[in-house]
Amino acid sequence: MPLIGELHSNSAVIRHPDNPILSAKDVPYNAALIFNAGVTKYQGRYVMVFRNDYGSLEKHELHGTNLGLATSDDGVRWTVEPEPIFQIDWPIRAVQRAYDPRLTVIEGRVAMCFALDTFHGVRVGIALTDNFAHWDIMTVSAPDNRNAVLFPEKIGGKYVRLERPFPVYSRGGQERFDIWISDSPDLKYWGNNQLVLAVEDVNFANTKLGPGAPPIRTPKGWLTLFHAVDTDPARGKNGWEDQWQKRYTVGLMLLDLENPARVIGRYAEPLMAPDAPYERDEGFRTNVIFPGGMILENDGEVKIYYGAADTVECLATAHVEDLLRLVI
Ligand code: BMA
Repeated sequence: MPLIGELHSNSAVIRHPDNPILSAKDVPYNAALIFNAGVTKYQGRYVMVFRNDYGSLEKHELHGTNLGLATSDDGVRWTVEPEPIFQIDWPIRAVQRAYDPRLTVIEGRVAMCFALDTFHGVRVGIALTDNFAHWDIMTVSAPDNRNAVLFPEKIGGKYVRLERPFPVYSRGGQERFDIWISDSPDLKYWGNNQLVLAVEDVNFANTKLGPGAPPIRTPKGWLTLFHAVDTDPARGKNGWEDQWQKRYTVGLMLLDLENPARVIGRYAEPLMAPDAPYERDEGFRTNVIFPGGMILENDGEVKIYYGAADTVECLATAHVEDLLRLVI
């Protein structure tokens, strides 16, 4: 496994001065780690579904995970709803928790992709809502799969998602996972699976990749973020864990508008790497940036929402033209 060495963020991306934009102190119920949110604009305001690993920040204890809802008029200052959401009576066996939501507005409703830990493996699901209270569960994959993101419109008459299966057996028991794509006539049945981007394609990854935020449409192609992971045994002990040797960075790629299985552009370096103290040094797992939301504003500003150190939720901005220049 080649070690990767030092990595830094591209200067096209500016971290918001108010970072973190959401953390445990903003949540009116038991909360410890607030991170890996899905964010979109819906019915005239910004909406965020965030992951809450509750327990005690002081004691470094975690007791469980739920999902919370926050809304905002500017995408920066958020108000959290009084109760967690998505408390589903699951029609499937042995669910432990839903986490790492991603939001896409499609055909007037919000589609939430989520990871689902079960005693029979990790599964990825998609649920539709128009009020964040009632959810239609459209699909839950076979294990093991995680990190699905849905495109915001049908392509060639089909719904399309990027996803990240875990082929452990065929990869020698190693964590070495890639980004895939599949499509569906109805959000329920998924097929036509194709490999999009593999670990060996990315020179700042040596472990695994995963889709980040749902893609945004630009005239040049679908612009999308992914997370890239490199492991270095020298990292050893940091955060709350004795053996956290990974680093999560953010990659940027452009997919063909009509055939999004085709990568037509990619920035060779990370767009973002843990540089800020709240990404690199502080919190549960240090050296983690995990993007889950990307919003293109009318003036070309792109808002990037990401979990930092699996502890807080942050915002960075860039201009869409600068991002396109990096990938073309
Ligand atoms: C991944 C997921 C994410 C998490 C990341 C870094 O495997 O579990 O939820 O943010 O690791 O710990």
